[in-house]
Amino acid sequence: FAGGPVILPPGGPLYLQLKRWIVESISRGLINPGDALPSERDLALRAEVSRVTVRKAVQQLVQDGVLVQRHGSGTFVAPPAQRVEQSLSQLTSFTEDMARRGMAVRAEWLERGLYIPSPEETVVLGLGSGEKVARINRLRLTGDTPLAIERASLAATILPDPLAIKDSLYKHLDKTGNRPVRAIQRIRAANLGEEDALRLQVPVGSAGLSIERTSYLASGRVIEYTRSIYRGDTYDFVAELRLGD
Ligand code: 16G
Repeated sequence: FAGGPVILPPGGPLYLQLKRWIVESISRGLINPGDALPSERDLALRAEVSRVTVRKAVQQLVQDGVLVQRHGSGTFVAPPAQRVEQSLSQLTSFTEDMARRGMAVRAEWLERGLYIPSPEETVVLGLGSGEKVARINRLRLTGDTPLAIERASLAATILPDPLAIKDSLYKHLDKTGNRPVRAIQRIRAANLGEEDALRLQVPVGSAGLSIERTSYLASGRVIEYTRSIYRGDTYDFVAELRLGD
């Protein structure tokens, strides 16, 4: 990383090429968390680009959380994100999980309202003909750190006023006597596309976990169908395993 010419990976505008070169250098271990980035002038000379290009690439990587800028002392590779350990054996909500850890939660709403359901929502939620779906789609954060994107779908008969959800969906379901008691959760690896990566403030193509949760009432009725993307650099999902008979 230190010294020598910077060979930019081809394709797209120069600042994006430089961004990619920096991200690849980090993932190949050529520069480590906590290390200082070469100066703007040095990078511009070595990559044969303008200082404006270097500044743009660096600023975006700071926004993405890949680099951190410390006033007066320069730009550094960000320390790895603190990991969150999430048990897979309890049916809890995001708000409850974070409260238990003493972490403050926040949401940015991506979509919240009643919609005509997709065929998938109709089947999974067992919607009647003409029945609408309530969608609660949000970016879930603790402080300024985005952790996950969650897209929850419920029957409109269960949640006729999605705007009533101010913070916790499960708290609201609890109050209306619809708190799920059982869920099936499926976790898959997913590489983050541009839109999701931008929202989660990680480089495009980073590892994510795609999680699908279908939750049930005691009666067996499906109450919630949620598709989420969790940050792979932040979450450990942990299950206790026991010797079977
Ligand atoms: C969890 C659930 C999600 C549920 C949400 C409710 C996963 C993967 N997802 O994040 O299905 O909708 O909790 O949280 O665990 P809330 O009560 O804080 O709105």
